[in-house]
Amino acid sequence: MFQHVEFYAGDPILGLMDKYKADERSQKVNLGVGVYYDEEGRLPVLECVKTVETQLANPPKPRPYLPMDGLPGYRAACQRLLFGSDHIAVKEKRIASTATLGGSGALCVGANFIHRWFPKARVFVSDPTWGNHIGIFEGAGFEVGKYPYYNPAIIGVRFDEMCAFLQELRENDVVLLHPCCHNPTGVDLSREQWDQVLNIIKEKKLIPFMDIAYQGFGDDMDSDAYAIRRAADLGLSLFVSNSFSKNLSLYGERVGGLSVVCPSDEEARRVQGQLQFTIRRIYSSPPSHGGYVVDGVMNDEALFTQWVGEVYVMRDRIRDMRQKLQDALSEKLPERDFSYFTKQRGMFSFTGLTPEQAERLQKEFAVYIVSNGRMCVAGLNSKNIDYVAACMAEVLK
Ligand code: KET
Repeated sequence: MFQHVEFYAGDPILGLMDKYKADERSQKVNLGVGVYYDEEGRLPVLECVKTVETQLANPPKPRPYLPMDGLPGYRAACQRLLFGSDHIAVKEKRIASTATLGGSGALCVGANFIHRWFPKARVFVSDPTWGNHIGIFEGAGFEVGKYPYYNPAIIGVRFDEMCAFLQELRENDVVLLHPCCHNPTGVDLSREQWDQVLNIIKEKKLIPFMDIAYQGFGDDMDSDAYAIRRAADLGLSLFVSNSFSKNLSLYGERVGGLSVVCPSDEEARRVQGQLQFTIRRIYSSPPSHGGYVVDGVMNDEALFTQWVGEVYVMRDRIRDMRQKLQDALSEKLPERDFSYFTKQRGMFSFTGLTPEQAERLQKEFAVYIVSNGRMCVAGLNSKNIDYVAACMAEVLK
């Protein structure tokens, strides 16, 4: 009966995680999946999260169905975080927001919504991008193309080519953008470049879809949202998917959000209804535990402040690891330039290692990075960094 079902070769990122778990070598290092580990190599439970979870457990909180679009406090928190509490679009109730199953769920709900209401749209993602962007939009029925983005020669963006490409797109084509901490390259647009890109998007009437999964890991909470706020300031209608997986260290709770900025409050209400409808038909409503945790942290001033501080501790430790790896490798291979480690931002470094070199790291040294050369710097710590530097130097020789 299932003879025609094709073999699934596995996911390039999540499959790596399984391989790492099965590896019995004690020196193994996981630098694959975009997950933050602390100095001890542990997945942290943030203090602000512990506080809310303790409250939720004493006495245990009932688990009703949540509304299709999640808790009202959760939705409001997404808007505050992304746009700032004083933003005119928030005040004018022009933003439709829903809780989603992680950032992935937000992309999926957004993609389904756009495919239904803009069936002729095409979708364009950066070259390269997070692989699942392509998967999710193709899964929703779109044709997905790529716009020029990364230029390894300058550890920067092919900016002129990117702009020229966007200029040629059709009205209502969707442009998927990373507001900060670009995955996989760690290379972001400058504010001036964002302004130019957003002007083209406005002029050409394209649909911007901003996917922010690492807010707080780049510069700070507000600066990382620059592109989102600027787009809203320009009066653009836009989609924003956000993830709390990384910045609340709540990966398995599947907490994220989708926000759609609309021209009017009346349109925002229609969109809100259609987002609910989309969700109802896929999974009905979001899980409650993660929803209560996010709601609890974000809507208590003291816990919110504590949370932001905890995100910055993670951010700073990653920066420190970038510097240390750069120093260690520069010492071992002085003829090579490793300054990319400290130029790139966020969790990832795009190392330029070939798939063959990545495979050697894995097979010979039990060091796991994604085959496209992406390394999750947040998996480094003072105990494994010398080993990783030595192994990298060996495969780069
Ligand atoms: N967007 C981006 C840019 C992203 O890197 C991830 C996850 C997501 C969305 C999904 O977030 P979530 O809330 O987990 O649904 N990226 C890491 C994990 C993965 O591949 O699923 C990664 O790139 O390693």
